Amino acid sequence: MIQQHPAPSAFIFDLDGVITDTAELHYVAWRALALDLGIVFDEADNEQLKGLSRMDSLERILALGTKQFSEVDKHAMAERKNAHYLALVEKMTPADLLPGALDALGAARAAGCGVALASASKNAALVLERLGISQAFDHVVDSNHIRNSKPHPEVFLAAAKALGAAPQDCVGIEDAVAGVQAIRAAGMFAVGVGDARVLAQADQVIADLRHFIPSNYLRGQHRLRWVNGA
Ligand code: B16
Ligand code: MG
Repeated sequence: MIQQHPAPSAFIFDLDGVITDTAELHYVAWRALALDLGIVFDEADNEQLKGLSRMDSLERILALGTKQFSEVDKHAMAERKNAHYLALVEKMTPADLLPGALDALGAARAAGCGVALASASKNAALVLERLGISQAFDHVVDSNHIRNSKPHPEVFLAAAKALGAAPQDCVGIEDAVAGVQAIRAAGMFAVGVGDARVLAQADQVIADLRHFIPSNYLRGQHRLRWVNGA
């Protein structure tokens, strides 16, 4: 017989790669900048940027080349890339939600749980607006509110705090290795979205949010566990 436990207090979602695929738009904008700088930057390189902050991403791209740049130059480059990225974000619509995202957010709410976003993007609120899902979140925590990027747990801990939930009562949902590490470091149950071989540090891995069923995450012995997969 399955023992009944109360549902977790909160679900904390990453944005890029979980709710929508902004990675593709970041790639277009970074590639244009890299091309201008004479740096070869491909999709595999872009993969390594997932979950990293804008400046950390730029540093990784510049490391693929040989030239050195001043801090002033770097900030100008990051601003240029961001302007290009924002122009692409403007064209986003609710059709850009990833499969299962809308239902997963609705089901988390329906389960009576807090729902927050924990993103490394400074443009998270704008992206949610374009997707038409701003109202689906009780709180949005992004890089404007924190000092330390993933894999530091700060963004997830800040989201839990905003929701008034204890970390051990939260489920974090992430597509990036750095994000999964951040969730684990925060003491939360980590759901990886993507390839199980890549996201081996997650407590559970699903292919996409169509497989995410909030009522499956129950609390037992002070630790969340995935009942159907136990
Ligand atoms: P911005 P997430 C992250 O979003 C992206 O995965 C990462 O590729 C990007 O560099 C970062 O946001 C910063 O984005 O330039 O818009 O501030 O996955 O944490 O939602
Ligand atoms: Mg992500």
